[in-house]
Amino acid sequence: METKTINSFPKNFLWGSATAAFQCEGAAYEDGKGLSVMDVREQNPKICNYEVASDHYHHFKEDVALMKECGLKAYRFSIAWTRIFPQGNGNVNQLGVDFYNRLIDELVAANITPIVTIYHFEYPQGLIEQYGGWLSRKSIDDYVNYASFLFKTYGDRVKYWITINEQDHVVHMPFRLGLKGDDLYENEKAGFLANHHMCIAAAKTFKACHELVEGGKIGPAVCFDMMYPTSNRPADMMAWLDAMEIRNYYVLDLNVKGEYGGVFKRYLEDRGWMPKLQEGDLACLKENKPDFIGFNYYASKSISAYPLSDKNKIGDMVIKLLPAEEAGIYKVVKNENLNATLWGWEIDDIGLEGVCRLLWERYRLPLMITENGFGNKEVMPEEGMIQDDDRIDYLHRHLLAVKRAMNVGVEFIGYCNWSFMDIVSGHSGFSKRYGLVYVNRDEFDLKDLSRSKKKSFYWYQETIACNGENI
Ligand code: BGP
Repeated sequence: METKTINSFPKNFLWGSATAAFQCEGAAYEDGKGLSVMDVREQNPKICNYEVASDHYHHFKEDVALMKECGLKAYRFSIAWTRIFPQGNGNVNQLGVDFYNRLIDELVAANITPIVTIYHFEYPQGLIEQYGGWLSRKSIDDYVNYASFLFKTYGDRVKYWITINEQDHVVHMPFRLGLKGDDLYENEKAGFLANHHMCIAAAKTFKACHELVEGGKIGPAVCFDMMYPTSNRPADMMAWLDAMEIRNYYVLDLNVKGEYGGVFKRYLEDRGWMPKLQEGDLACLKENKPDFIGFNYYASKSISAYPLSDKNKIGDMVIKLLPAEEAGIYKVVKNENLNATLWGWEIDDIGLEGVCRLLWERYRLPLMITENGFGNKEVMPEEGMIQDDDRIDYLHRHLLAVKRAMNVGVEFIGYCNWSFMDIVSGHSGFSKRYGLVYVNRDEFDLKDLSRSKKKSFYWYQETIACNGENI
């Protein structure tokens, strides 16, 4: 809807930026840190020197000084579970605890609100070896104990917490669950069992946060791509509805409403993937709610019907980053109306506006955009700065979409661009950069790891300074 007036961003809007530990810290084997599934995966195949990443572990003071200069109101980062508990449970590693104390103190001194992700892909390898990780119910207590330790240790200064980053991705990425086999069907089954355990763990952690952190607020950070039916064919419309339920809403339905939605449940049951619930599971989910919905938004997808035929049967699927098609349900097809990044992620700010409205209407909880950004190949010029006008345009458009959603009543806590500085990309090493700050290194040549502000740094600085009046 086009409207006559556009509201301003609220005065307390958290203008933020985000990273994750394994992607920026480096020091992968330093100061007693244990091995995580990401350490194991980054080695095989090794596409860049990830052990050093952006070396934030040793540059954090300089990085926080840059955040302060940019004017950030909030910084979302994750704690590496295995820096705190090298085996995932058991002995605490004091050196790891100290590092995050120093980082948090530095942020607080710079007037930057810390937003802490408890678990961002880095599941402890120790727990995989002890009992199979998220596939065992034992994982629930270990996660809650770890989170409770963080609440007690940092909760005096950290009031915003994120339980699990992109649980909906972890479910479909066997290596993140420590699975080795390549039987798609079995992996998906294991993924949805892990999903159930993660939801119970999250519910118990919402409760622990409310008990242990005075004024603490906690929520998940799911990945939520906008989806559209490709055409007005009714079959495409139904495929879109199904895809929204089984790919986008299911984690939030469990986190917020405490229920397996009808379509999702039938989908799991038909495939023999419905986890066995224990008595009290649904009550636990229903009783414990998050305070906000965090979500990562990068792109949208177009959905087409994909009928069963002689050639394909239920259970046939193609998985890229997420299941891209599944026989009898849907297919993702190219959207000819949108431009895409070099990696084919379709750029769609209107899609973000749509997601905000859908989430607000369904759950009525304030939103926090925990990630949103533009990945690109960038080379530092001999002189001057990186002129990342494409990134500025991307961020500008997406913030305008937030403003439009606000205008029709959606409530927001804040917005974090991804990422503050260049960091190791989830799948593309250092050749895909998202930062407002350039980090001088290549895949394997670590150069001097110096930091240089890009044009987008100055643009974000100006945007924050005028509380988004330039949007
Ligand atoms: C999200 C993850 C981040 C980050 C981002 C960009 O899914 O939460 O950790 O990696 O995507 O992804 P990529 O680096 O693959 O472009």
